[in-house]
Amino acid sequence: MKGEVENVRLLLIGPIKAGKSSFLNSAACIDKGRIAMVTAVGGEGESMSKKLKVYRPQGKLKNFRLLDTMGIATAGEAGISVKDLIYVIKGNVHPDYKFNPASPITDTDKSFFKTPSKNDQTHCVVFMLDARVAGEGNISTAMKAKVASLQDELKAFDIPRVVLLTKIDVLCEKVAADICNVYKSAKVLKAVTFAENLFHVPKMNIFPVQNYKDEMDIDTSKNILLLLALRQMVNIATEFINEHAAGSDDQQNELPNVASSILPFLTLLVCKLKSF
Ligand SMILES: Nc1nc2c(ncn2[C@@H]2O[C@H](COP(=O)(O)OP(=O)(O)O)[C@@H](O)[C@H]2O)c(=O)[nH]1
Ligand SMILES: [Mg+2]
Repeated sequence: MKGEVENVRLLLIGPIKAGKSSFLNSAACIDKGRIAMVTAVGGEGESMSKKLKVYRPQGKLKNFRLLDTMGIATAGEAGISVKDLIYVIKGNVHPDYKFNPASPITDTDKSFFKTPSKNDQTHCVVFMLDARVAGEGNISTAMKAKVASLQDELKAFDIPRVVLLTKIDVLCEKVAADICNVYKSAKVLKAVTFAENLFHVPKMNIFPVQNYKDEMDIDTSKNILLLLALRQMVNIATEFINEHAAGSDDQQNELPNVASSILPFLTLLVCKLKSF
């Protein structure tokens, strides 16, 4: 089919150590049904992930791609620039390209696609933030300015946006004791409200999650929160693709039932969810 998009592409953006790489690994844990690591996490100081990492789930989850970028940082040299992020969103950047915050990619670089296909473009931008950082006085003016400048650019593309608040286990002791307390936690609610104001994203698109870190086995309750976030990202990205296809001469995209690749999981887990 002309103009068909094969996979939904979800781009993870956020400060260094927000948990972007851990989220990729968490999706891999769900996909494989066991503890898995597809990208390196942690690292001191500078962002570990200088290249664009594209994760392609092959197991229980399918038909979407997660893109892990270098972290945004306001300390000049250390983070990816807004300019680079926009090129990534438009699909201009080859996955092997190594970001250099001191000088953004240009159209003369050999890793620059001048005419990206619809399959190279981003369909949903996922802002990731450590839930402990989501509070008054914790975000520098420079970081706020960077987020605002990125938001302005994103509005021009009309791309759907989602916020993930990570490390809710470290934020709240009640959640650490039992993740099922997530929706009873005043600290989590406060972080969600803060994120709503910072990113101008409605609450229904803000998801508190706990990533896999050093667990020995997969955990159904953890998976529920991660899957709720993934489901919404995939749904709104699919809507975005279809709206854009509808606006052009192309036929409406018949995505390979992306959302339904996640839905059976949620249905299976619904009993657990009811105990929240
Ligand atoms: N306790 C806890 N630690 C997390 C969570 N997500 C990430 N981390 C830890 O935070 C650190 C930075 O995570 P990483 O995924 O490398 O962040 P990135 O720089 O955004 O890719 C690592 O030590 C992770 O193990 C979470 O939900 N809970
Ligand atoms: Mg990383």
